[in-house]
Amino acid sequence: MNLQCVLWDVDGTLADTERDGHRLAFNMAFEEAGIERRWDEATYGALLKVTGGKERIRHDMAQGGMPALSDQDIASLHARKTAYYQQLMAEGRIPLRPGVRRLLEEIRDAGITQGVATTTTPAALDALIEHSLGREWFDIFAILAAGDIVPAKKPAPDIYTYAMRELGVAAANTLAMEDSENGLRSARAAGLRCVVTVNGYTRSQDFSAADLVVAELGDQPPVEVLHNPHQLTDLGIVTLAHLQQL
Ligand code: XBP
Ligand code: MG
Repeated sequence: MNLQCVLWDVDGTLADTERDGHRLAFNMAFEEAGIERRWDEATYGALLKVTGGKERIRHDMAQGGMPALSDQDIASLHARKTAYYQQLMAEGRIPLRPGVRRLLEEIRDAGITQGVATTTTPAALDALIEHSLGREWFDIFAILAAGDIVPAKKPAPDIYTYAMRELGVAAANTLAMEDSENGLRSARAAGLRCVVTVNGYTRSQDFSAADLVVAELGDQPPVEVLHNPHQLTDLGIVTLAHLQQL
């Protein structure tokens, strides 16, 4: 492809933020609010099929896990969760995934546009950029598309469509980097090619529509290759040259 733009998902893709970031922050907010419910790892894994923190709380409530809360209660609880998440990020708890910084820098050095398309809130995204990536990336990313900026979250295509429209790039020239089936479905529905790096929560999901599925982008070869429909060769680690062959 004539690669002109790479749009990165955040949670699970740039960093493993879910288990020891978002999940812990939800539980801290629940405890502070006097809510007995705790999301253990398995429960949270199942809840990840619902994207968006407020939507996840509402879903758990409908399933009988959470007590009855008004929309305003949910919004306040989620705001406290975001504050706890920012605190965890500031403590430097969540590093980038292997190969992420290397590939981000390679794409930047090639002069290719990069942006973010995520379901999480701008506040959570900013905390990750500031504490895990580095403040200079606020300027390097051409767009930070996050949270409630579009009405429908992933797997709807809206966040990718919004980012491409703002940047003035075509889907045919844009690649998405994702970690989940919901993210892949969102990218594909927006017409993008998509690379998936799986993690513990997403490994068993359906990624047959992806253009490449690996366990990680990698700093050291070899990376584990799970799905390689374009039959890329020399996949020791995932490089810009590989992305340009998709
Ligand atoms: C992942 C998500 C988010 C986070 C929580 O989004 O589903 O909902 O788990 O985020 P992505 P908030 O992989 O697209 O970044 O609580 O801030 O909504
Ligand atoms: Mg994700």
